[in-house]
Amino acid sequence: MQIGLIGLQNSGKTTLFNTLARTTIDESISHSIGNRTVVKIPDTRLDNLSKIFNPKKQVNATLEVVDIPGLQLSDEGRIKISSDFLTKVKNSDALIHVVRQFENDTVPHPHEEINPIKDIEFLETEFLFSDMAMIENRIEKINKELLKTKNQQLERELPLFKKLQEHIETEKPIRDMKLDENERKVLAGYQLLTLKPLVVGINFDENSKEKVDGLIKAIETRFSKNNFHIIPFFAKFEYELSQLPADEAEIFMSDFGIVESALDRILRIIYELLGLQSFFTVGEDETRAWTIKKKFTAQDAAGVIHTDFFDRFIRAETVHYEDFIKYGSFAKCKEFGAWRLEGKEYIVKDGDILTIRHN
Ligand SMILES: Nc1nc2c(ncn2[C@@H]2O[C@H](COP(=O)(O)OP(=O)(O)OP(=O)(O)O)[C@@H](O)[C@H]2O)c(=O)[nH]1
Ligand SMILES: [Mg+2]
Repeated sequence: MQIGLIGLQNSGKTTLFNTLARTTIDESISHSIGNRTVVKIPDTRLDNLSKIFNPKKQVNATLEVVDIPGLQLSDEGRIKISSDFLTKVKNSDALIHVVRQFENDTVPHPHEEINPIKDIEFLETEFLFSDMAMIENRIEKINKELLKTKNQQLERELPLFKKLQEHIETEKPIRDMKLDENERKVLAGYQLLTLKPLVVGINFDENSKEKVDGLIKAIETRFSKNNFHIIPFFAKFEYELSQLPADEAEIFMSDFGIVESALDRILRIIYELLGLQSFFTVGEDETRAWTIKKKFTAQDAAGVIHTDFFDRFIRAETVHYEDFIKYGSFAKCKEFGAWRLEGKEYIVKDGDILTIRHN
């Protein structure tokens, strides 16, 4: 799963990216290559399991984050959307729009004004225009092709794009639409900017902490129909914290009144937005969190561990994390009926500990 950081120039994307990259992942997995990094999803449940099993290694669930260069303005004050930008967005499963609130006279703002509401609106509108144009082009092209030859695939695509057009002409993003699995598959091939799940991250400076609640409320009211999540954070401050030893950083954080880092909050919300959840595998060698979609069956989950496990699946020994913590061991879980053998149709729950039996 890939998350793209987008926004106007100088909004703090790279600062946020560097903070995320600092808090990465076990060194055995390569990461932070150029503008990409693999970040681990913090999970106290997994930490607790590691305390019990004391494994050689712990492997958290991960997401890949991509820092995308800032959008420049043209002479007419419109956004220049490059094909490189479109490709990066197309490959992202969700977007974080980093919006500047921080004041810093030495860092120019493309609009020469610090105004988060205006910036959000501006980008939303530009993205809507880009999508409208793309959809219109596609419809025109399909119609032209269909005049020349019969093509079943295009005949199926046409009503979908007409549906998108009707929706987007009401100036609402495509991510608002109810689309089925098949339709999403078709659209994955196109560069629709308003299709992606969106988190709007407001980058505050540490001196304007008392403005946070008021501004977030104002944004929520203003954009209540736009269907995105809003998260405040302090990119530079949190970056500086990430340079400190963990215990010192914690003291600064609690003095400042941050209970959870931006990273943790953003990742948790993204995980949720993408309909993701985790199951665990445990043992002396490793404790590990695996990422699955909601509604995945035990057989699907087995396939995430190893493709072979999907075909050779027999049963999944299943204990929920909460039960395991309550009873303390698999033996005790068995004794109290919290240990189950599930078949391939079983819908895995967030926090299940699975041992896959296979042949
Ligand atoms: N004072 C202050 N400066 C910040 C903050 N966040 C970022 N900056 C500074 O603003 C400048 C731009 O930040 P970047 O993180 O590079 O911004 P960006 O969005 O990656 O910029 P582009 O990639 O050019 O679009 C840097 O000099 C940062 O140090 C902040 O919260 N407070
Ligand atoms: Mg940058």
